Amino acid sequence: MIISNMEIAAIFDQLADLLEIKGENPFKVIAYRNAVRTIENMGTDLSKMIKDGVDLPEIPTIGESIAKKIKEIVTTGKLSKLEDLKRSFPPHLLDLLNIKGIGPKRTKILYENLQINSLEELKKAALAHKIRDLEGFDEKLEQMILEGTKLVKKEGKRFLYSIAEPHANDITAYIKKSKEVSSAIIAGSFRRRKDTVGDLDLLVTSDDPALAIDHFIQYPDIKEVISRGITKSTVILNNDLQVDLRCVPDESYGATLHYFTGSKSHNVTIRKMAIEMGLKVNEYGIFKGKEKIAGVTEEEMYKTVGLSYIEPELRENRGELEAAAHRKLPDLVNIEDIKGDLHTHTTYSDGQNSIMEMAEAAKKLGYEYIAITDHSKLLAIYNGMDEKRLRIQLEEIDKINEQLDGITLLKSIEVDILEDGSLALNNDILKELDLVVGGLHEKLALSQDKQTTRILKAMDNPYFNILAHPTGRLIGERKACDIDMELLFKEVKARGCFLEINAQPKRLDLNDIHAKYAKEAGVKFAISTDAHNIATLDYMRYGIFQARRGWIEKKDAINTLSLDKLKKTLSRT
Ligand code: DGT
Ligand code: CA
Ligand code: CA
Repeated sequence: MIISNMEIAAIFDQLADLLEIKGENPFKVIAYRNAVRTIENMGTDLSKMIKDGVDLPEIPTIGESIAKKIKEIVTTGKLSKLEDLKRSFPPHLLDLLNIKGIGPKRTKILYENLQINSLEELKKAALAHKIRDLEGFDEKLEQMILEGTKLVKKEGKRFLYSIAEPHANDITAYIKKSKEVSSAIIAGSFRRRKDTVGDLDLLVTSDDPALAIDHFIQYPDIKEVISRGITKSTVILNNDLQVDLRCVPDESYGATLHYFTGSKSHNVTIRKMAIEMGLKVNEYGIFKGKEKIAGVTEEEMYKTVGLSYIEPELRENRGELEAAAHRKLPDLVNIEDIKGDLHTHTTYSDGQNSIMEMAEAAKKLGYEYIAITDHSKLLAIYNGMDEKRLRIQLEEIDKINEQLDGITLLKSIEVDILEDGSLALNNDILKELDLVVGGLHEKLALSQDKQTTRILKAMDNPYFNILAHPTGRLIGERKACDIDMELLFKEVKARGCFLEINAQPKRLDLNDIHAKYAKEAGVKFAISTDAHNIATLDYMRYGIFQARRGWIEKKDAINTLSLDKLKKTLSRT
């Protein structure tokens, strides 16, 4: 089970919230809250500590009972106490905590007196003026709560990075057209290239914030202006994406950019480091007493607290601060490092372009090679190929390769891994290929044991090279398959196979956290687009973003190798 400190902390945070709503002993609640803070700010990975057998109760604020719960979370991914507690409350009650002015105590009052158990009901009660008379509430607070229900991000809805991206680019270009604006950039999770974003945080430098905001709220794609302050404004676009604008003067640009790029946990940890050095960090700069000693650029911010510059993709408090202090940051892979795509489809299966068209498009991207990996026969709906059709395709690839100049087509297949771990095509044809990409396309809900055994058996086939979209997750639609990831990483490495980082915006699978763990286990990766037409060969950048978030370097990705070296790397014998 791989679970980050942030996820563990979030579980205890929820537990504390629910216990408080329930009216549990306050000291117990405080103990959980303290543990949350400790866990969030720990440099070392709790999952790892437990695996290494380090004694958890020695950590301050983490007593024996909490240590036991951490072990449960790390081994099962859940905390049974929290699950039980959740079942005793309405499912959306905790959403109330997202509203400014409402904490667990007020949630308890709202729930017990007015039976309010969702944001919808909260809004209704506020509109009907039922809240102002409750103990501890008044008219002003009721108004604030009503505002809050309008402000809150839609039901925790997150947007795929790829969906937010064109809006981010467009609104940045738009705001830059204003004469009053000297620079504009989207910070937040978008700048960290997270696979989904909650909202866009637009940071603008200007000497005249009022005029800049006037211009901002006239952006044509706005559905609703939520707030309009002197230096801040929040709007909702027609697709429900929220955009927060903040205006700052040039002299604190670096500090504000750093602050609003986040992540919050990264910021909190830097702030603590600075305090130990006798410095104060905030969104305006770094201060020594009253004197401002940094703030114009991010580089300067990091340097002042003794760190090398940390790329936004790494700012998740997953060890990057420690690495920066010891000058051990990874040299992250760049799109320019990519020499070819190892997962693409053509009209032979469910793609929309011919082999020749895909080859020419790949050449335009400057690639040295492209693997043609159409589906195998299990997938009738995808027009999957049997041995006979694959043979015809291979002959065509040979012919086209003779005509092509400056790019090489690699013979391949995206072969189905059957339920028993065998592959959908026989070895007589697989051995003729330059590489074999294998993937799960059905029976995704097997038990962890069966699913893991199935994949390991598939990789026992000596022609198997790359496991495509390893967990099968589709963001917002389908959960990841239940696989023992640690065992998988170990066995992939032992067999000389590779894991794919699939660049499809809904897959981005392996995800960032898994990629980092896999890399630590010595695994190497193929960053591939799974393109079904020439346009989506361009998805490579999303794969690169996810890889960078997973600390992947050029040397970790096999499709940064020249064709010669790639071929040697793919040979398992
Ligand atoms: P998102 O929008 O949910 O995908 O994630 P972010 O990271 O973009 O979060 P957002 O939009 O709530 O806030 C943007 C950044 O502002 C965040 O990454 C860090 C910073 N920030 C927000 N709230 C706090 C806070 O309470 N403390 C600190 N230190 N930083 C904060
Ligand atoms: Ca954001
Ligand atoms: Ca925001």
